Amino acid sequence: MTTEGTRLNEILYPPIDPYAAGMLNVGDGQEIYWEECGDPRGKPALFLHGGPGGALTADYRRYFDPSKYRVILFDQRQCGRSLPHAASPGADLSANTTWRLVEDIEQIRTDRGVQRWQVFGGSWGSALALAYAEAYPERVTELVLRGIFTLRRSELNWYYNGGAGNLSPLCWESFLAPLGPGFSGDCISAYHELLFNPDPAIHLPAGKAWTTWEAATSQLVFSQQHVDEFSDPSYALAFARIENHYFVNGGFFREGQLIAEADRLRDIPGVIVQGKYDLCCPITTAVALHRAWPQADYLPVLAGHSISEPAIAAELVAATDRYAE
Ligand code: STX
Repeated sequence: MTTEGTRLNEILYPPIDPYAAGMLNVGDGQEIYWEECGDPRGKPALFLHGGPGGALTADYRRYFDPSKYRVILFDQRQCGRSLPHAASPGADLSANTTWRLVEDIEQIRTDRGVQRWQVFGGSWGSALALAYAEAYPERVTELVLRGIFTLRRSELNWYYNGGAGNLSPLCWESFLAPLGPGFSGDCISAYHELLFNPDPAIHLPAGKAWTTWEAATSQLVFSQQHVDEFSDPSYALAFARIENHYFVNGGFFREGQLIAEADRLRDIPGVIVQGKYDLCCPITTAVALHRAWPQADYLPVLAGHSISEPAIAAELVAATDRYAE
């Protein structure tokens, strides 16, 4: 194991298996994979993964004390074990929107018999957590957020149209490669054509290049192992297609919506854990969110973007431990 991996292992709770799991039919022909772990009589918490399209990993269960929490995790529409999968031939993403995910969360909550829960999410998971909490503030006991992402045009342009490329020029060249030599224009819409092209010789390399850009730039210290973890062609294609679909649609938000409506969070305690050198979701968004939601604790740390960076993981676990009491 790498040094970082050893440190992470010491910060997180031990690996556990779910005590219950299943598929929930949420309508629109969508089946959502969910799982529960920890103590079935513990404090309810909902884990929201990133992307959108990022799917669950087993380590996501380890950010909560399993003797105190009842943790519910799910694969969002069309990724991970949820069906139909976005990498399948002829995939149709038209029923995949932020507001349908918010309603999926409500369906999972009622199906599992939960009244109120802690909502935990980073990156896209922070955007979805904010969208959910602003829609259903009375359902949320606390928000534990990291690497704040609100899908404003400035954030998308920074990461997918060249800003961040200045800080990681070789990775950026690899991201641009599928667009052809001398490309200039909007990378998000150009990638849309490639990712949804029916020819696997076009959509597979595009999916891999898109997803590699994210995995390669999400940690302060580049890690080939981290890149390899996200390189499965079907995973990478689903991740890229779902993200791209959300980004061409502005996240299904009015521009600036999540921060503009943050006054709805005024009665919800929470933390904003933010890597100071987050390339993917620059700290300026976390600062803007904190101004709009001053009740939260703002916790900048020496790290990049990833949930698995030790400085970030340590603050997240400290927060869930604090809220467990
Ligand atoms: N996407 C940010 C996000 O949620 C803009 C994310 N970035 N990388 C990931 O998720 C993986 C770790 C799942 C690759």
